[in-house]
Order: sequence, then structure tokens, then C-alpha cells
Amino acid sequence: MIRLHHVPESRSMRVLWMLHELGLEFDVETYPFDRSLRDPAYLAVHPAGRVPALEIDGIVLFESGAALLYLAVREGRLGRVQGGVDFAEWLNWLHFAETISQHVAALTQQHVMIYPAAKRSALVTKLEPMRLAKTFQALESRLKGRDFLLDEFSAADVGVGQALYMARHFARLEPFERLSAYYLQLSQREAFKKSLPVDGESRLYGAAFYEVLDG
Ligand SMILES: N[C@@H](CCC(=O)N[C@@H](CS)C(=O)NCC(=O)O)C(=O)O
Repeated sequence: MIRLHHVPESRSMRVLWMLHELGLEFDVETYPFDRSLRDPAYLAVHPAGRVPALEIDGIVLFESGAALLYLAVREGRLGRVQGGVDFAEWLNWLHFAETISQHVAALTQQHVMIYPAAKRSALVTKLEPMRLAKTFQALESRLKGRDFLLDEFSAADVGVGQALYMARHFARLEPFERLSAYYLQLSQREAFKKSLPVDGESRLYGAAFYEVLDG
């Protein structure tokens, strides 16, 4: 039995996308992005009440990067063989998803979670998109002469592609030509589309793009 604990549009989408890429059978337990993640029943699954949590093979993976790595190794697909330059590069880009997502998390907190709105920080909403754009520049450089982060599509593209899916709400992809083409290509994959929120599911982001706050 494989069960994914999931909040639509959050980092758990990374694992959902990967499960679809691998064509595995699994259940999804979907939560709204609210206090229900702090229920004692859920805290017994994830020690900090966050998503994703992936129940698999009698264990729980509660870091999205760890879950992608575990699934790639378990299935012998979308990873790279241990040892060698490819493996090191794969690990780097797999974990680069979190370098992007840390800024997205800070911005989601400011724009979506903090109430009342007067408590939100204009400075954070200005600085974090600039830092996000630096991560876009790093990807733009990496994608020179490449369609994917490695020679072929891998779990690193799932992690980074999903991070971009969230990051687009706060920093523009358009100034980065190769990155825009890369994201477009990833977003056309069937497994990506299957990991999007379905009708009626609560959404994390009410706006397509969040501008810097005044102040
Ligand atoms: N590094 C962790 C971060 C997990 C995380 O913070 N997830 C967010 C959603 S993107 C969450 O569950 N937030 C709920 C909360 O902070 O209460 C991972 O990649 O799995």
C-alpha cells in the first residue's frame, strides 16, 4: 500500500507527480492548508504536521526530496546510478528544488497566511522575489544546450518543475527564455497535469501573481 498525504499546490504535489510518472498504484489523502494538519492523528504520520508524508513499504517519508529519491531508487527509474558525475549532479539539482521553495514558503506566508494584512512585511515581499530570480538565473544557465537538468528527464526535473509551479506566483519566468521553455515543456507532461488540483479542491493561491506590497 502506498498512501500520499497531500495539500493541492503544495510541495506534496512533487511526490504526486513522481508517483504518476512512475505509474504506481496509490491512495491520496487530501487536506486543506489549515489546522487539520495539526490533528493528533496526522501528527502521528508527520512529526511536524506538514506535507508531504508518503506511507510506503511500512515506513513514512516526510521530506519531499527524500521521497523523490526513495521512489527513484526503489523503481530504478528517473534517478542516476550511484557514484559518478551524473549522480552528484542529479543530487544537486534534486535538492535545488528546496533552494527555490524556501523563498516560495516565505512569500506564501506573507501573501497568503498572515492575518491581518497589516502585519505582512513589504520588505520580505520585495527581497524574496529578488532571491527567487537568482535561482531562476542559475537554472537558465544550467539549461543552456539542455532540455532537462540532466541529459534526460529525471526526478530532479519533477522537484524543480514543481518548485517553479509554485514560484510563478511570486517571480516572473518570462525574462528567462530557456527556463520558460523548460517549464512549458514540463507542464505539458501527462503526469504533471494529473498532479494539479481537481475541481472543488481548496486552493492555496487565490491570485495568479502576487505583487510586492506597498510600504
Ligand atoms: N522540506 C519539506 C517542507 C515541507 C513543508 O513545509 N510543507 C508545507 C507545504 S509546501 C507545509 O506542510 N506547511 C504546513 C505548515 O507549515 O503548517 C519538504 O520538502 O517536504
